[in-house]
Amino acid sequence: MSKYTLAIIKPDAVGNAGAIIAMFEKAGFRVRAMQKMNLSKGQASAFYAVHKERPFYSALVDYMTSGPIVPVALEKDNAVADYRKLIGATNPKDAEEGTVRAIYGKSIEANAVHGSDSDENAAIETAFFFPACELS
Ligand code: FUP
Repeated sequence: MSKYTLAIIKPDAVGNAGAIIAMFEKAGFRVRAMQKMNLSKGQASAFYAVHKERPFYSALVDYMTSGPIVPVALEKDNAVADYRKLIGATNPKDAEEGTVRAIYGKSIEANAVHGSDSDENAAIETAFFFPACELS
C-alpha cells in the first residue's frame, strides 16, 4: 500500500490551486513537496510517454504546456487509491459529485488534476518532478 502519490494541478485549474490543495488536505493528505512551474514540450512528452500512441497525445502535450502547472507530492496511507477517489473519473462529466474533477474540470482534456495510477508510477512520477526529495 503506497504512502505517496503525485498530483498535478493542470493549467486550467491553477487559478484554483489554493482551493484544490485545501481539498487534498481536508481529505487527509499531507503536502510533502510542491512547486509552480512551466513544462517544456520535451518534459510533457516524456511525462505522458505511455500515451504516445493515443490520438489525444499531441493535444495533451500542447495543453500541459499552455500555462503553469503545480505538481504536488502527497502523503497518506493508501495514497494512490484514496487520491483517485478524491479526484473522480477522467472525464469530469462522469466524475462523482463533490470530486475535484467534478468541481473544477472543464473537459476530458482540461480535467483539473492528474493523479498517479499505481504505486510504481507514483514513485516514477514523484521522482520526475522532485528528484531530490527523500520520501521514504
Ligand atoms: P487519468 O489516469 O484519470 O488521468 O486518465 P488517463 O491516464 O486515461 O488519461 C491521461 C490524460 O489524458 C487525462 F487526464 C486527460 C487526457 N485524455 C484526453 O485528453 N482524452 C482522452 O480521451 C483520454 C484522456
